[in-house]
Amino acid sequence: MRSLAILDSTLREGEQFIKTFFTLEQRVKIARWLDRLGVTFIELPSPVSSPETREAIQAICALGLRSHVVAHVRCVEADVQAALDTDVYGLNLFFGTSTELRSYSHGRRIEQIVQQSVPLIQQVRAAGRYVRFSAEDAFRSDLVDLLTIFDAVVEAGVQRIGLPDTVGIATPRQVDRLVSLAAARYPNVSIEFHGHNDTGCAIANTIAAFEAGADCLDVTVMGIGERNGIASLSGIISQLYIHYPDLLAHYDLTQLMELELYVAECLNINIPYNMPITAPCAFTHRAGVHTKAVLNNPGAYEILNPTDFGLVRHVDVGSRFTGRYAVGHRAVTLGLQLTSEEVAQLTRAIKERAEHGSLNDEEVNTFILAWYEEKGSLVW
Ligand code: HCA
Ligand code: CU
Repeated sequence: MRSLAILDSTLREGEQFIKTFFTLEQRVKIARWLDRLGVTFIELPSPVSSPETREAIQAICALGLRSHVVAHVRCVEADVQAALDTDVYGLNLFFGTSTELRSYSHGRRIEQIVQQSVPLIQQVRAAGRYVRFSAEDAFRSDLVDLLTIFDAVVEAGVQRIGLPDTVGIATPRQVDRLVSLAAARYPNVSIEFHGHNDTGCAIANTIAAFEAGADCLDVTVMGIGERNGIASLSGIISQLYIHYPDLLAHYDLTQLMELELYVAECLNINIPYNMPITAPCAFTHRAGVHTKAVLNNPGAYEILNPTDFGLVRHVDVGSRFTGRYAVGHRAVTLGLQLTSEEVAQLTRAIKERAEHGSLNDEEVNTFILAWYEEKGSLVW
């Protein structure tokens, strides 16, 4: 079986999201939660970012988590030394390699990037720590430049190379090609992918990277990160759950919902309506055709079993698209015994009422009970 590491970067990339500010206590709590869920790596910012960040790194390292704690560090000697002075398991080094970043960000030529990175990689290895080198903006970088750099850093001893789609420009096909090429050329190092969501392809690209040979996938809770973020933890988990369930065998998936609720609370936002698994409506069914099939067999329209995530499904009855089957089912749960003709009448009545706006569960129940009472008094 292939191995796969999920690297959660909620505490690093996620803090680059405009709405995020985690207190020390929140950082520690989130790290514990990620560990309980079962992610392999927890990425933290560089200790040089701020004194409290350094404190948080040490506090999280001191928890003795099963997840490996790594710091995201520039290829700058002082930054590397500061990270080595903490107890992190490893260093995630990075350097911008595209013309855009070389021109407008750090101004280094390819040879300079190599000259600067190689001794630092050797230093981290000599210190007995895990080291990864990532070519920032890999998907806008010249292929020859990329391979020149990767050849050098692999030779210098990196254990993993990173191919981030920093600006979210790649298509799944491009990801497939570049990751396949890297996997074939560097069979002895791990390959990490980090996909931004500027064009909405982050989850698709991350899964494409996995299928092309990447064995470390970057995610954040709810996909938070710079601009509109990266692949979401729940999106990647949902794909793996369906297509590669063995890779999630050691995960406690029931932690996901509570973790997301907690991070959403820290950010003072709601979990987005379209988030896989954790969206409030992720297991809600509405249209009559769907609800009938789902009530017969949830697998008809559900590829994820909500109970595996500690969640429950919901069958909506209060819309103009509702169907008899779901209405009859709801009547039974309310303790009413209706004939099929009565169910048909009630369905018509709900649909008519819902033309003026959908009803929530409570309103539906009240409506059904009132309808039943009125019908009873008419018959009486
Ligand atoms: C950043 C950029 C980064 C780095 C990813 C990596 C990106 O915020 O520094 O180190 O692999 O998207 O390229 O997040
Ligand atoms: Cu990023």
